[in-house]
Amino acid sequence: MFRFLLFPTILAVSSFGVLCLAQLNGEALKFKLAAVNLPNLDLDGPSDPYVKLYTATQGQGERHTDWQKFGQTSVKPNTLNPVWDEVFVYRYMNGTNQRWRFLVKDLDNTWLNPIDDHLGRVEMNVDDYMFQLKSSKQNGTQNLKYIQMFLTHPIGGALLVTPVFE
Ligand SMILES: [Ca+2]
Ligand SMILES: [Ca+2]
Repeated sequence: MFRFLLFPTILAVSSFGVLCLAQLNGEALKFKLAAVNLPNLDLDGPSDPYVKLYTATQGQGERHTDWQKFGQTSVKPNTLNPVWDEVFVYRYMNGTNQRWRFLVKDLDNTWLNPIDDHLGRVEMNVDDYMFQLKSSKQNGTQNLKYIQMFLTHPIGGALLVTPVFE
């Protein structure tokens, strides 16, 4: 009698364990970045843009978010439409309210102008990014080239997140 009861319990526990493991490991998202129509905040030619990538997990009703840096692009000198080569890998965990904050900056770092200018900022829920990515799939093939995110602070350009499938 006891044996019969025990067996389904073990099965249930082990499948729950597999589910937890899958959630803990998440899914590796790979992407590249580009930007269009960035503001020009240099006097001697176009801006020299680079991006700092931050992530946070925001609980319901939480106001404060601890942003953690998980990447930075190289600097693309003298362009308002940079295309960065780096492939970023992000550990996505479905439904955990992960957020991205991307800051686009202009490298200045000169004696006259020691602080890098802000070229724009964008925040996004990673679940929304995944939703856009998945809803763009048709007949099993990926049609989407990139997801466009409009920049604020200052308003103007846009950041393009291009998924990388390998
Ligand atoms: Ca500048
Ligand atoms: Ca500059």
